[in-house]
Amino acid sequence: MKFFYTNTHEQHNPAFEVYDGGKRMPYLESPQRMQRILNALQKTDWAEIHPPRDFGLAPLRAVHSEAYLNFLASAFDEWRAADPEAGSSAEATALLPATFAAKRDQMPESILGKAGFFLLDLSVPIVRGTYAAALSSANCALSAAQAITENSSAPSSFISHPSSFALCRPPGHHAGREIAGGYCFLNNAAIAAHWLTQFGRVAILDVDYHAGNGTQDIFYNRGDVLTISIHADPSYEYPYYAGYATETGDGAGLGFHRNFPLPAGTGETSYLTALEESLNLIRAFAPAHLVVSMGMDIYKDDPLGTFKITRSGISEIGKRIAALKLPSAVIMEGGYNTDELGDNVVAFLKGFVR
Ligand code: OKP
Ligand code: ZN
Repeated sequence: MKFFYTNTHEQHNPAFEVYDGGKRMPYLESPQRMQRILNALQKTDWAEIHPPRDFGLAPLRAVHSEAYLNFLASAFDEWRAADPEAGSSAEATALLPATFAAKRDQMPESILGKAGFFLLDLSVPIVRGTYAAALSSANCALSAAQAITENSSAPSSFISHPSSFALCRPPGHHAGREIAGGYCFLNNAAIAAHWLTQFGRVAILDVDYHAGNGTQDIFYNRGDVLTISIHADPSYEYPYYAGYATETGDGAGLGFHRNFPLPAGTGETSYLTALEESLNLIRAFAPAHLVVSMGMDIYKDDPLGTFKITRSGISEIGKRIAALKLPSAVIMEGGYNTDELGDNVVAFLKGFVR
């Protein structure tokens, strides 16, 4: 299995995030996450590392607004230019606003005003290297998407359901059309999925512990991309304001988004029931390609999660998704038990290896 990785993500390394109650905490979505996964993959005899290709800005512009992309590209420099003192202390090395837009029809001119407009919460501090890292992450996802299309015109004896993996950070599934949140800046899975629509319909299955609100936002009005998310019920868990079962799409997209909110403490049996229902919806939709938003924070010992999924449960989830026999690009999302993360990712991906 080809996987796509570059160390450019290391440039996004904020010193802290802010938790509820105003508590400053070490940034949980850390570069070490990638190192652990990389080590575990390199111990297997089936994972083949490749650098990502640069796809340019066009595939990003198809998913995110121009104003938002411009903001990400220049936010850090604008902030430092507006307040040269700001970044000089060790206390403040990241742009993070204190005011957020509840009403979103006016984009202010000031950098702090724009930051509050384009950021959803306190987990997305912007440092000097954030944009470069986010671009490299999206390019890993696009490269993984391209890898599963490469043999599509080959003789039928060729593999009909190849798979690939994007070992990318920052993650993407909370990033909407013009908003960053939950450690996410560019929606890697959505960018890859939209790119794949040139070959036919695409399904996105999001198995991260948190609702894929950004992916939901981006495809909510589209019927050519089926989006499904299985996650902790937003009535008690981040991202709180999306991911409810009643949200099923709008306009041409009505019926093409589905949420499976699950209670705190969900174990394997209930999880697999929701997964089977999701897989049936994907089979009925019969997409040409599948994109999997793969978050390992469903693991029983994840510091952000409450689910009780064991490593063998994770491998069963991987196997069942792979049994769809669709060309599949697996995109890395969350997962914060850094010690177990490598083995969990290997357990999941193993189901796709033939
Ligand atoms: C990103 B992904 C904990 C604050 C954490 C953000 C969670 C983002 C999860 N008190 N809030 O879906 O794994
Ligand atoms: Zn998550």
